Amino acid sequence: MRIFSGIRPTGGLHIGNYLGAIKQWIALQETNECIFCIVDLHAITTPYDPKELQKNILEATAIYLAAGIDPEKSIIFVQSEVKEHSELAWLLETITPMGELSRMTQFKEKSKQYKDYVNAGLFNYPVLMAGDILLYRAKAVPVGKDQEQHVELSRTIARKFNQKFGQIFPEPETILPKTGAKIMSLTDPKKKMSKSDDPKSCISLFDTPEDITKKIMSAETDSGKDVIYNVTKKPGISNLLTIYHLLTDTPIPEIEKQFKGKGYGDFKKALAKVVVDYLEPFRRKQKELQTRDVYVKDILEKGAERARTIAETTMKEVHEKMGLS
Ligand code: ATP
Ligand code: LTN
Repeated sequence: MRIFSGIRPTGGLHIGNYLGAIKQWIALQETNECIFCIVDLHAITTPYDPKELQKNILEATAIYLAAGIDPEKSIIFVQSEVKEHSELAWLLETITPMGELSRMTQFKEKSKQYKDYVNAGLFNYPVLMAGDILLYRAKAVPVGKDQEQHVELSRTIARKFNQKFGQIFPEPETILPKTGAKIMSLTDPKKKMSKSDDPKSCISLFDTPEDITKKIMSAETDSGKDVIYNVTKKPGISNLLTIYHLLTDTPIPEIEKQFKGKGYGDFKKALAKVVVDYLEPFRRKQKELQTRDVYVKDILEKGAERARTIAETTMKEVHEKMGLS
C-alpha cells in the first residue's frame, strides 16, 4: 500500500509529533511503500524567518533519520523541490468549496493565534495537503488526531475530482495510533502539545536530560495524589501515564499498580528517567547527523528525484482529465 505523510519544518519536533505520527511511520515502512515529506510550503503559511527555513528543513530531515526512517526503504524529500505540489493545489482549489475550508478547526485556531497573519495560504492550507496526498495517489495517511479533519477533506476533494473529471484518485484513509493520537500539553493538559506553544509545555526530542526532568517535574497535575488514569478528572496525570505507557509498553493498569501508595512526585521522577533514556539514542544520532549535512542533502535530492517521477505521471493524467492538454 502507498502511504504519504508530512511534517512542517517549524522547529524542533516534540514527543507528541513522535508518538502521534513518526513512530507509526517507522513501523509502516517495513511493509508499505512510504513517502515522507518535509512540507516547507505549509510552514510558510504562519510567521517564519526565511533565514532559518533551510536550517529547519535539514533539522527535520535529521530527525526523520534519527528516529529510524530508512532512506533505502522510504522516500524522504522536501515539498517545494517537487513543483507539482503547488500546481496540483491550484487545480484542486478550483473544485474545493470555500464553505468546507472555513469549517477547518486548524484554520480557526491559527487565525486566532496569528491575528495579523491570516493569509489566503493559511485558508487554502488543506487543499495543498490534499494535493500532497493525491499527487502520489496514496491510500493511507498516518497522522495525529488534529490532522484527521484535513485527511477527511482530502477524501472529499478526491471524490469530487473523480466525479467531475473521471476516476484517478483513491480516497485516502487516516491511520491514527491506537493510543497517543493526541498527547497533551505539559502546562495545560486540556490543550494538545504543540511546537508553537511555550517550550515548557512540550518535550522536544532533543531536549537535554536536565530540561526533560525539569519540564516533567513541573508538569501540571491534578488535585489528589493518586496515580490513576481518568481523563476527565485527572487530565494531567492521565497524559503522563499515556506517555509512560507508550515509551515502556507497560499497560496502564500495571503502571497504576506499580505506583499505588506513592505520590505524583515519585511517578514523575520515574517518568523523567523513562523519557531521558528513551530519547538518548535520538540525541546521539542527531549530533552525528548534524556534522553530515552533505549526506542529508544527498538523501533529500535522491528522494525528490524519485518523488518527481511519480508526481509527473499523475499530473499528466490530471491535465488530460481537466482538458488542460
Ligand atoms: P504547530 O504547533 O507548528 O502547529 P504541531 O506541534 O501541531 O505544530 P505539526 O507539524 O502540525 O505539529 O504535526 C506533525 C504531525 O504530528 C501531525 O501528524 C500531527 O497530527 C502530529 N501531532 C502534532 N501534535 C501532536 C500531539 N500533541 N499528539 C499527537 N500527535 C501530534
Ligand atoms: N498539515 C500537516 C502536515 C502535512 C501533511 C501533509 C500530513 C502537510 N501535508 C500530507 C499528512 C499528509 C500537519 O501536521 N500540520
